[in-house]
Amino acid sequence: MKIKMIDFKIMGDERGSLIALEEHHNVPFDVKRIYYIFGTKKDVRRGYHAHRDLKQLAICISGSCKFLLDDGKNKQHIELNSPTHGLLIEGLIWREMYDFSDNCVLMVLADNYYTANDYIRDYEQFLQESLK
Ligand code: T46
Repeated sequence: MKIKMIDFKIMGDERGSLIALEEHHNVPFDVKRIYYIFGTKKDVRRGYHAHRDLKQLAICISGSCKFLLDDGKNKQHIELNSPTHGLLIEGLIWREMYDFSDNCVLMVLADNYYTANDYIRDYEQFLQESLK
């Protein structure tokens, strides 16, 4: 499955901590878009789609949430609970996000602009395309 955890270097001192994200250094793509998900309701589940051609790096900069990742053959559950690491998702991977904590802020960097056509929102369609 085309996913990877990336650990970020923490620049910290007695005042607190700082992490810098830089394209082609610790973010392995051109960053065209950044969005963040917050204020999620308890028991909400989001996602339910795959992308045809998009690289994304998801970082839980506050609180925690879980990802279900599915490449059509294998499924994996990953918890994001620290601003010090990010989940890189590439390729055709179905994703669902769940178990958002009250204070969760999930920030996502993407290598392209928002395009509705890049989404596969039907699971059967996803399975067909993932088998090609
Ligand atoms: C993903 C997971 C991790 C935009 O207009 N621009 C944007 O850049 C995005 C991301 C969304 N939207 C619109 C489309 C919908 O009307 O915002 C609304 C909510 O988006 P969506 O239902 O796709 O949100 P999630 O949480 O299900 O999925 C999002 C991303 O869309 C997706 O790329 O991988 O987070």
